[in-house]
Amino acid sequence: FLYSCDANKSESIASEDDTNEVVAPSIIPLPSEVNWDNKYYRLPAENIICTDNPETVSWLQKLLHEAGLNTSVQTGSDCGNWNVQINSEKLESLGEEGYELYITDKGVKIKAAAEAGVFYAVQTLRQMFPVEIEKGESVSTTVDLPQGTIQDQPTYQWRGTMVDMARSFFGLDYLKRHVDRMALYKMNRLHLHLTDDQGWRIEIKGKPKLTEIGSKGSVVRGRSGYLTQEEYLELQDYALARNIIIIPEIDMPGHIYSALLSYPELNCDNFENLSPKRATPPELFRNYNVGWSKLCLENPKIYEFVSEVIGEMAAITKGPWIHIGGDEIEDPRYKEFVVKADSIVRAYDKITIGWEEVTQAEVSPDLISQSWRGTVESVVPDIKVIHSLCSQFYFDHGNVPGQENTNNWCKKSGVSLEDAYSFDNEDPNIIGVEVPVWSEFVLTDEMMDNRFWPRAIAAAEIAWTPGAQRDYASFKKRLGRHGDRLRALNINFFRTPGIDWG
Ligand code: TNX
Repeated sequence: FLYSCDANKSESIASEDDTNEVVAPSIIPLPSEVNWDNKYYRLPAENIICTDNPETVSWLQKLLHEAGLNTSVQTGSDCGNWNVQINSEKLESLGEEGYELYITDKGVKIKAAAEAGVFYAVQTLRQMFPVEIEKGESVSTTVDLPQGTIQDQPTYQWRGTMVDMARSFFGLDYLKRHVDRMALYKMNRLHLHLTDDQGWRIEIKGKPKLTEIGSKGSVVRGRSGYLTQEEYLELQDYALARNIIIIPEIDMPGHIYSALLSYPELNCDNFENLSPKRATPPELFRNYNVGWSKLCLENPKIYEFVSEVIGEMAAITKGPWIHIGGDEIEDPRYKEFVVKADSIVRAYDKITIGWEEVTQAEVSPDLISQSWRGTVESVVPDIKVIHSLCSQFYFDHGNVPGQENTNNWCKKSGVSLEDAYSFDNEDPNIIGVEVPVWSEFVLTDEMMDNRFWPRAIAAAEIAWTPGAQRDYASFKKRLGRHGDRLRALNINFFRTPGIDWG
């Protein structure tokens, strides 16, 4: 019989006298359409992957290898127990990231319009494989895949997270692990908040003091440091192989003290009028205040700096976007700055993203606004919006009321798992969601894990699964069944009360 996957209704799809009970897998994000049959397909020790696009099956090979299974790849269609078919014309309706998955007693078939779709089919399969494969080395396992069919594609193109690396630094190794975790939940955009008052975290070869001086700071007890351009490139390649595009943010014209300190000429008055007043000679800023520093907007020289920095960032950034920040600053020349910075980004053939404040200015119509308070009405009609509303998606806020080292300015009780899951909208200008973790109080890898996980998994489902299929009770149940996998992956996730983590 056919079982329609509706995890709120039932966990088991077997009749009572069935000894080998088939359990509906807990896929997150829930696929847009899924039907399970009441049987398993057991993977053989020797697997043949049959495809006309052998360059797209390395992730599948890796998965099978991790489960201790042998694979060989053959060119053709229907010549093995695995068939991977890419057809950009016939399967166009699946979009770049969609896929179809058929599991029968003959084997597994994956269909997609593009390589990203195959990648996501493999992520879905991964969640059906035993958790032992997450330990990192090849283990010998028995893999029983539930038979059935899945048709799946994302609701939103933008399924992102943001790591604040400026208040406390997070290095290449952590970011790679973070990318792996995002990919497992089909997230595809990683925004790096690379600069702020406390630290400058990316090498700019034409402005070496940014890292010689500006990278040395952090909040009290935070970590300093920066990514070299080589590391930044390595991270992008690593992410791109997992269908994740990196978005660099150079926050301007405010949140810029680490640059002012490195190049004092960017500051209007040699630090005299800064509030809170800095020491003279100026020191690193290790505190938490926001909205007090800015580039000297009346000095045209700052645009040489802006252009040099954006130019270098554009040259080393593989994705189409550069984020210019633009938050939390008041200045009569603010709008003029935004328009100029936007046009500099465009001159380097990139698309500008800015925090919602930038839409007070006459920006280019393809600029993307990142909404965090949801209070700014854009002066340019139909600007595209990424949703990062603080009351639902600011994961530096507590998982529960009273959690230590959280900054609950937007919502006193913190941002619960259910808050993160409650997003819904019908605004056609919204292209997706992104969940930021600001690092004023998030100083270590363990703390960063605790803030992202599991709430980022809720955001991943929000961004992928159609609204009509989403259900918090179903989500909680499926999430609990991911406890083993999250533990095997060594993620220091917050054990949300009310979830049965196994
Ligand atoms: C607001 S959100 C900020 C950040 C802080 C954050 C703390 C935004 C665009 N600016 O500078 O780190 O609140 O939650």
